[in-house]
Amino acid sequence: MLSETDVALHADRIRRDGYTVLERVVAPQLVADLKAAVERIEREHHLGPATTSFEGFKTLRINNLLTYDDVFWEVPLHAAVLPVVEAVLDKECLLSSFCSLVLGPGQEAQPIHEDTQLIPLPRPHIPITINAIWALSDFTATNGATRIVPGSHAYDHAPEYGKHYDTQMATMPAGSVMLFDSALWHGGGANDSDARRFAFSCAYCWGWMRQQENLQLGIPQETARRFPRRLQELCGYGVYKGQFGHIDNRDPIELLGRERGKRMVWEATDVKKARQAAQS
Ligand SMILES: O=C(O)CCC(=O)C(=O)O
Repeated sequence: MLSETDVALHADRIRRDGYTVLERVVAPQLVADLKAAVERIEREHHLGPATTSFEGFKTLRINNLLTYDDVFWEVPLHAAVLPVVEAVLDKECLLSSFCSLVLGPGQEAQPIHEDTQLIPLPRPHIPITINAIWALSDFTATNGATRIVPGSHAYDHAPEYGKHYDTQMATMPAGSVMLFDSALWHGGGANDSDARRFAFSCAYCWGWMRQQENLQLGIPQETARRFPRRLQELCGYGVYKGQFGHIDNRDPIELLGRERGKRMVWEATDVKKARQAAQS
């Protein structure tokens, strides 16, 4: 857990520099459990490396992670990470995508990019997605630490795909999390070591945006019903500001068996008016 002052400090760094690093905030036992779960799933589901140059021909990316093992539920909800994300976005933010990033030895550096550059908004703009890169291994200069261009979230253009840029390596010890505004120019490094670099990307977006992964359809309802309420909300079972995401004026969280979801804004306005009239 971070103090309120530290949460505000990290949120300010994201706004100013485009990124911040929360050092060693993940308990070593959780790091070990998460790595073991990734390796087990890879084995049991016979998963292999990605098949596109962007995703990395020597990189294991497991998408839709929440469906594989309950241990992954702890990641989007992590008590040191989520409050910083909520301070930059708001408390009605959503999980946008969550996948493993296991760089195998020999993985080449990923082209520098930004995660929301296909969204047709003039740059620079407010942070719309915050990505959390979880280091489950030490991130070093040789095993593929994420490369970043500090301050680039404020540039008025996106990087040119495939072009060389001078970058800084986000080296950090295992158990650390780098949070960044997804408009920051970045890319995975080259893994020139003989060991795998274990990591997650866990990205959050505003509640008024479309998520990168379709979590309402991708996660079976029986699984989502078992989630803690906050994780259900993060996955899109909610109504942003009581307006966006309703189903026939009902909060979709009721589909998961929760008794009373959020009131729609139009209903809440009348309830407030009636209450004020009763008091006067
Ligand atoms: O692997 C990394 O360090 C970063 C990966 C990344 O930025 C991406 O896949 O969009």
